[in-house]
Amino acid sequence: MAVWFTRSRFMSHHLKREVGLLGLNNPSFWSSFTHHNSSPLENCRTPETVFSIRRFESTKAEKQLDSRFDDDENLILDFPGGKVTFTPEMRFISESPEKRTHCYRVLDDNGQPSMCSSFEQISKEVAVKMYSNMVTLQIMDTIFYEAQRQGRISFYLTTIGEEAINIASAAALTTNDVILPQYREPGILLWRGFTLQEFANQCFGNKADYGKGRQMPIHYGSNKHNYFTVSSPIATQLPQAVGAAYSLKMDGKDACVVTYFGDGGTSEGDFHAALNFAAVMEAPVIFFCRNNGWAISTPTTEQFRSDGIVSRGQAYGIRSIRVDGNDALAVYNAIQAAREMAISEQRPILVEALTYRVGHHSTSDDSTKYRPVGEIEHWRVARDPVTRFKKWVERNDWWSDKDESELRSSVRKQLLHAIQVAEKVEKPPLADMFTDVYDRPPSNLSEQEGLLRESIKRHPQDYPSDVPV
Ligand SMILES: Cc1ncc(C[n+]2csc(CCOP(=O)(O)OP(=O)(O)O)c2C)c(N)n1
Ligand SMILES: [Mg+2]
Repeated sequence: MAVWFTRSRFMSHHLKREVGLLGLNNPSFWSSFTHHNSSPLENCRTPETVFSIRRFESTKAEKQLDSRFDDDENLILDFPGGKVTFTPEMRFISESPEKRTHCYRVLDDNGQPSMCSSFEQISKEVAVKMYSNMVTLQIMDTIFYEAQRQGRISFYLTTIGEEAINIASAAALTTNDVILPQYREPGILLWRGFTLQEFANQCFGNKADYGKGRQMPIHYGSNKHNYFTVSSPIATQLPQAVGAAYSLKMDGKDACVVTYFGDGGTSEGDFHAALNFAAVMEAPVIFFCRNNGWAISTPTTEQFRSDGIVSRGQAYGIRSIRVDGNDALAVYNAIQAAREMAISEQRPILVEALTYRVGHHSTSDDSTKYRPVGEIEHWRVARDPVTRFKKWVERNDWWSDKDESELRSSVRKQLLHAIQVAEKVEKPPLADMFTDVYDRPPSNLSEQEGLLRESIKRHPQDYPSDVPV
């Protein structure tokens, strides 16, 4: 950014001189380049000038660093990236900090807020909705998982163990905040009002699925709820989230982007590109890393050598926090504060939530082949985020056994009904496989469609009978 800014200042002076020669050296001309008002020259802008006028000026962090130094030329190096002090001591920076970054927690394992914990109290209404959504997510996972085992859907992936991350972060945001998920965050959609029927329609890939049955189960998406469709290739959503956040910034929106990803996602180049891009462009985006210990069968010890993910933030110039991902109140408070900073200060924030993937990676995985059952059980029982939050809600006298059994039986009934309905809804027509990408289908795509139709005619027994051809 510093380099760009210095260079742009130079270019701006240069241009001013050139433009001055053309008789346009007049302050009102230049003010039109720094404000968004239209000017008489609006129609003359080249793509480059349009881009440059919408850039946002800021090198706040750098200015802060600079102010720490005095002007003794013998002690400081003033180079294009800022000022740095000299030292006679040859010292390499250690590869790891003396102490690992602490983890912010509000509730202990018994759902008791710690004495000196800093957190904002939430209302009964929000707390009960959070707890109910966490339970709904658990039941949804159980029933869809069973449906997959019965062969009724092709694939499924649970969020077991990560319910607090899903629901508490959703609760701390507004629906104007744009979500770019990985795949283990359906709870945000649930919180925003995506119905159990809509979840079922997607998993069954029927005509009512917004993706027209073209994606595997769990690839949810909703324009209405500002939730980008899940995309399988890991971490691709991260640079896209920065672009989306920069667009919110250009439009002066009172909203941010939140993008979720796993510990495994941080090994992708896209993670690093996104963090740097966001820091430099000062985009209002929250990077929410669910560090659940595993990327399918790869443990975090084989994924990175740093102190988790949180430590990467400072390297890129991004404010960061580590939070207990199984503590709904901590997640809620951290995300609320992160959102406030992202929007009011127009900056990215990195959040690392420590948690554990209690379920298998997906229905295509058996995690007992590569991790001890005792470890899974410890996290499933002793560290369950839903039970911990329930204890706190009960302590406040906001929840009873009766509420619990009514909720569980009602959600179960609604889900079974949603599955029955989704199963009966017609599948999308075959033609839908070839639409929505090109305005006019290219010849190779039309040829493929023709070949497929021919093959179905010749071998109908090899194709699903419930897809209208
Ligand atoms: C680019 C890319 N590489 C590999 C895969 C295969 N894959 C799917 S999920 C996954 C693990 C991701 O782990 P993590 O990001 O920690 O998320 P978690 O499943 O733990 O929530 C991998 C390697 C993929 N989908 N995309
Ligand atoms: Mg993981």
